[in-house]
Amino acid sequence: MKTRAAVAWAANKPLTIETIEIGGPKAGEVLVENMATGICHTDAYTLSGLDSEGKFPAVLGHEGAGIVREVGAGVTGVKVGDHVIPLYTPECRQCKSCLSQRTNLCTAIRSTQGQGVMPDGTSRFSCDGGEIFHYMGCSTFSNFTVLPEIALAKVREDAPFDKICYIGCGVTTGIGAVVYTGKVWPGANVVVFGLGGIGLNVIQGARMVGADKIIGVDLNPAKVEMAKRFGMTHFVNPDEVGRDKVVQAIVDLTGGGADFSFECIGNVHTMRQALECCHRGWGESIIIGVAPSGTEVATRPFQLVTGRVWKGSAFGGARGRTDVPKIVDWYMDGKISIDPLITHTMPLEKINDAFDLMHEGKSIRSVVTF
Ligand code: NAD
Ligand code: AHE
Ligand code: ZN
Repeated sequence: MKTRAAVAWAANKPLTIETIEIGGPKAGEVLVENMATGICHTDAYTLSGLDSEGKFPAVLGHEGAGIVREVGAGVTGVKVGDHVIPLYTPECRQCKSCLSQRTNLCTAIRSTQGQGVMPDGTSRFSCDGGEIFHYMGCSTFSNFTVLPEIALAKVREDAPFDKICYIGCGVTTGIGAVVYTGKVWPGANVVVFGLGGIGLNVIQGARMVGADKIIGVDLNPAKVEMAKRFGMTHFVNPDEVGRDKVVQAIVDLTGGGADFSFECIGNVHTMRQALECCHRGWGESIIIGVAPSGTEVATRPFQLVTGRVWKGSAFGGARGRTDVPKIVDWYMDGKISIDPLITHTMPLEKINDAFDLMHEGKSIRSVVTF
């Protein structure tokens, strides 16, 4: 069949809207009609050419929500008509990682996912006979997409697609990093570097678990208002305090250092600051931002010897099929807020505007509806 999709033909080129071919679901796979997709900074990162796994031409996008339209042989986890959120971090419940219960990083299909193909090594997308790659196993910048059933979270049917698509990455990544990765405790002092689509969800996660001070760090003062609305208690602008004085400013504000910091930018210099602003003896810094491949983080080992902890978090440490339906419930029950963070909604034809708004610092999340 055919589907409308935004295709990334090459790095750093605008996406173009095409009608492309999509093959039906093979065994263990599911055809999903995607109803909405968010645009995450990681899509922009891959489009920039700095992602070592970035392949072109590809259908990018990994923050979707839609409806199951067809299932392949042997699929038992979902049925036609189910509402689903695609998972770039699947949950097979059978691999060593899933069975360990120590990580959400399911390994069942990770290698083919990184190669832009389905688990059988082929792509379902093509255009004029030429292969088009999948992206992060999701390719949500297409009206129809195919995913393995282990990469779909079944969610309740009364939840609006144009909001819950954001749970497919940003909301879960931010809130999950607080709840699942950090296990932040009530009364903790928390610092959030980067007040974008991820950082603001870290902020609301920190507020949800009862953090005391929630300090935001960003170069863009336009982010302050929304951050305060979501729970930020203090703001540090590196251009105001001096970029080399950010750590000291946070140590002063927290009376010795943060209990937890979260890097939500993807910059190795702010990753170092995020570690070094943590409290001696126990402060924990969690890297969420994706830094360009080839870059490296640095700190004096003494920072670790004296008890600071450096961690990372992918998809907020959430186990997709188990935790994503719960997070949709949190949204529907009013425990978390999503709507104000979706600052722009547009049709697929305008998807390049979403990238421009992100780069100009004018949006938090843009959502494309199909
Ligand atoms: P975004 O563009 O919405 O937000 C980034 C924010 O960082 C902006 O507010 C910007 O003003 C600020 N910023 C940029 N440089 C800064 C600096 N030097 N100092 C202070 N602030 C600075 O991006 P996003 O969608 O929130 O994504 C943030 C990062 O998280 C990206 O690297 C993205 O790839 C990554 N990410 C990781 C995961 C994961 O699972 N680990 C999931 C989603 C996104
Ligand atoms: N291909 C990238 C990896 C980027 C990366 O770290 N991705 C995150 C999710 S970002 C979502 O917006 C992730 O889940 N990482 C774990 C994994 O298995 O990829 C690169 O830089 O090479
Ligand atoms: Zn993302």
